[in-house]
Amino acid sequence: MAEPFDDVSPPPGGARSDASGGDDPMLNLKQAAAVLRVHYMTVYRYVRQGRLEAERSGTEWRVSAAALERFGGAQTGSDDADWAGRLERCLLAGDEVAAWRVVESALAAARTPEFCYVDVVAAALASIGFRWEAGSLDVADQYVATAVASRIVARLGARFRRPGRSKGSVVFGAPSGEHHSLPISIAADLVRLAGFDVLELGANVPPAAFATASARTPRLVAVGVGITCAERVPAAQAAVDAVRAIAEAVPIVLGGSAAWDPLAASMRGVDAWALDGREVAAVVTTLVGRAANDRPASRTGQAGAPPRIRAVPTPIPLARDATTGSSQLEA
Ligand code: B12
Repeated sequence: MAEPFDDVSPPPGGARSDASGGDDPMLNLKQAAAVLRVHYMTVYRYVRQGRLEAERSGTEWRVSAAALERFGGAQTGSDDADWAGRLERCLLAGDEVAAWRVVESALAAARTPEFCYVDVVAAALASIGFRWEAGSLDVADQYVATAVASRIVARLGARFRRPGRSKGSVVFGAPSGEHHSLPISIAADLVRLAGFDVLELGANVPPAAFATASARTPRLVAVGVGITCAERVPAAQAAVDAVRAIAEAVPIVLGGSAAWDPLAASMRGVDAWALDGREVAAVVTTLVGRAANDRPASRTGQAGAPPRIRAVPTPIPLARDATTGSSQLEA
């Protein structure tokens, strides 16, 4: 499992003098990610793998512009297709056909489905987020891009669905108030690629719905709660508590870009934190394997029978929203 990564807020100074006395601007990981047009977690991984030179300043990693240039040059020979940049333009143009063509070209160029999700789709979305934050895109751009990205993720997911018996079922959702559903869909597909069935609940899921869906899911081996905004930690805690109330032993993983938040790191009832798209499947696989080894052998002598789920004590009441007339599960 990854360690919570370091602060990615802008560096206080921004520039330093290099050994030759010239200015060598220093960038934080967010800024480096924007330059490389990848997700900042991808840059963090490059740093931790030693592929990109960086230095630590307090709790933060900083990369010099020169190191970034060297890294960019080294990457050019291996992958100069700028898949994420190309996809980003198609997402913003609302052009699904062209967007799918970019993904198909990446696949045809022997990029893995995981690469397409993390280094192409998620990286394009991250860049759109930075540009929105910087004021060069507006919220309408985000909605247009989301609509196309959702269709691309659905097409990618359908293409890589694996037939046959799965390693068990996982329930994934984002808690009440968290409206970022795309990260859930992408994380769910990455876990499907690893051989699990995933029941996706989407975003804004009340705690009771997490519990009911978990209780109903045959061969449940793990539950994943995803948060993109740190303000949703209390809602995530409520979801975890609701699942724990019906399934004491089921492994619960917290994921999403707000999972690194210190508040999220101290949540009770969570067994693992998935901080990077690339490690989502590995975290779930390890967690499920560990839980299976910890469980006593079943009567047939097989270790690791799925965890026992208690029945949900009372039927979940349906509340009708007086203003919209729609019904939804009560939180
Ligand atoms: C698309 C988008 C939206 C769409 C969401 C549509 C949808 N249906 O999902 C809309 C327009 C609705 C939206 C709304 C808002 N958004 Co928004 N949004 C984004 C954007 C551009 C992309 C999000 C995304 O899909 N990323 C791709 C995913 C795949 O990457 P990821 O989150 O890192 O997920 C990976 C891992 O973390 C992991 N993972 C993710 N989830 C899970 C779950 C589990 C269980 C596991 C195991 C793993 C896991 O696997 C993934 C695979 O790579 C981001 C920018 C960004 N940097 O991501 C901003 C961003 C997330 N949004 C932001 C903000 C501020 C908002 C709004 C408050 C304001 C606004 N922009 O309108 C509202 C909040 C709504 C709410 N209450 O939740 C900020 C969040 C800042 C913060 N940390 O709090 C961001 C970072 C933009 C920014 N740079 O400021 N947003």
